[in-house]
Amino acid sequence: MGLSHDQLKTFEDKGFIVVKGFYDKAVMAEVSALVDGLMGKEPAVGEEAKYFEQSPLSGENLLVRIENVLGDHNAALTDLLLTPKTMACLSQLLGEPAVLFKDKVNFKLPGCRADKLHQDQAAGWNAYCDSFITLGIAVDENRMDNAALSFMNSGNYARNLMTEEWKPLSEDDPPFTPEDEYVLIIADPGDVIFFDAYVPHGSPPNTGKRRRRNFFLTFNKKSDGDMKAQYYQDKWKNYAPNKADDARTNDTFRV
Ligand SMILES: O=C(O)CCC(=O)C(=O)O
Repeated sequence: MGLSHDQLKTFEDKGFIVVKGFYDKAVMAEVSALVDGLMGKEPAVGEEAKYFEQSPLSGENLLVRIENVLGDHNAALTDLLLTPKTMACLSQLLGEPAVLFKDKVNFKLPGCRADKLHQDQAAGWNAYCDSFITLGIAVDENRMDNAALSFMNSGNYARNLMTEEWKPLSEDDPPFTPEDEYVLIIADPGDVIFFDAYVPHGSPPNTGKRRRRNFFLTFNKKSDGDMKAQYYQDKWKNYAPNKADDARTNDTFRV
């Protein structure tokens, strides 16, 4: 049920691996319906955190992501995603048991802005520790027309911060350059990508007609502690969730 020797080696060399069909289709149908349910839910304090932004393409106020979805407040979704298989693979990659650090669903609705080429660690994570692994889970098909992600595929990046915190590595949309160092990740529901916090990746604006929902679950080593409550306490103080009427604009959003 775990990852093979070859998969572990690829992760070490490139900083990520894609595993097709990691979650089965029936599970993903349930996940998709539960995520749809969250869109209309008014979150209780301390539970889901919704972020709305004004689309740079259409000017519409769009739901961009919901954070802090997993936990007792969404037990069914949590059980579907944090399975023994998931946790075993993460332990293999981290070399010890994994603890959830943060989680989110990115909605990437038609009109959503780009996610510029970046390293995740640049989003203020150094304050917590220097080693994280994120599990990206495709809820919808990820294709070129609905802003599929591109990842550096050459392993040619530093395993530390390559920019100042909060700064992207490039202002360009994909194809990132040099082009032969990046790969477009075409994914179907249930396909996953395990990636470290330093591998450069990003996605273009969604100029298509289809939404592209992906989960991003980030884990740290158990020996670094359980930091999720502190992370969200800090984050919401500096960057509070908002409402559609109060959508952030291009100048004021952060990941
Ligand atoms: O959803 C995307 O396309 C970008 C995800 C990502 O890289 C992030 O949120 O840090």
